[in-house]
Amino acid sequence: MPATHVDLEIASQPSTWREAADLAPHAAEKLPSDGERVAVVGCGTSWFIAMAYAGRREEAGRGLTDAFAGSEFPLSRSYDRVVAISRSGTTTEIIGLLEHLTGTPTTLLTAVHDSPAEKVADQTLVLDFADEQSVVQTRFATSTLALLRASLGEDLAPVIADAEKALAVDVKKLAAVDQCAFVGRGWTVGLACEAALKTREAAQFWAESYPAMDYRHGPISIAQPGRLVWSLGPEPEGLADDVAATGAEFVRHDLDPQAGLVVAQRLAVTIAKAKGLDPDNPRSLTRSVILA
Ligand code: F1P
Repeated sequence: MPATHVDLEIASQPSTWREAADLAPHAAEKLPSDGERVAVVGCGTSWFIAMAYAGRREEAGRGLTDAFAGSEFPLSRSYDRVVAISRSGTTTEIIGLLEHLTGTPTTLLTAVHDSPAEKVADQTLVLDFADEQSVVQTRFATSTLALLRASLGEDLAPVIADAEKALAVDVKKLAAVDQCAFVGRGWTVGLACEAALKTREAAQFWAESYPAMDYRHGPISIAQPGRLVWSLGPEPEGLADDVAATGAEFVRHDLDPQAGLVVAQRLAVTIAKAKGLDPDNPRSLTRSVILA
């Protein structure tokens, strides 16, 4: 199968992450400042990126940060700022929430100018250079995370170098399995959720995701030969051995976890193509979900 949009979008991530990191100093006023109590919201992929950023910001000691699916924001709580992530800026739950949050400063991170969500957000940051033609999100999501990590003062250069390495990892052998559980800890739980969503969306592949410490509280019963347990980030002590004892393969790449997600994106596309599916256009999915 020739290169699809998502192939090209995955391959462009080192360059869009660089552009996103360069944007950080100019975006500071619109993004959370230290100590602010922040909620980050999104749907689907955008929610999982919200989770990753929330974990990263709290781990960096920059302030309380919660993440919610757009539909599940607890309206009884008060935050100093709400950050909404939506590639399209047309997702129903995000527009509804931004409309509702009149007393709370809101910032929208999006790929598109002049969207309906922008009209109801206080501040907007447009990462138009990372927009995508594939329905399946890859580089918008990861570039948004690159911007947010850079805004926490992180140096993205080693992460970008790891993304280049991730593009060269051989995923053919991994694609021969019939199931995968992605696991992570702290901020990488969101990345594990996103890796699993990617393989489900693009390839109709059976993938699950868990906090790595929770994997042995039940999900391990699924592990057997021909299946993977894939850790985004360092795994808890003993997990690799416990997985090996089931006959499943334990996988971890020696990369920044955000670059590890790039390997999972490539796995999703590889499995989709092997099944004769179009990874740009998953069944039952559209670029954004607009509900009646
Ligand atoms: C959110 C989303 C994506 C999903 C698909 C449909 O869109 O649910 O996560 O992969 O593209 O839309 P958005 O709010 O980020 O535009």
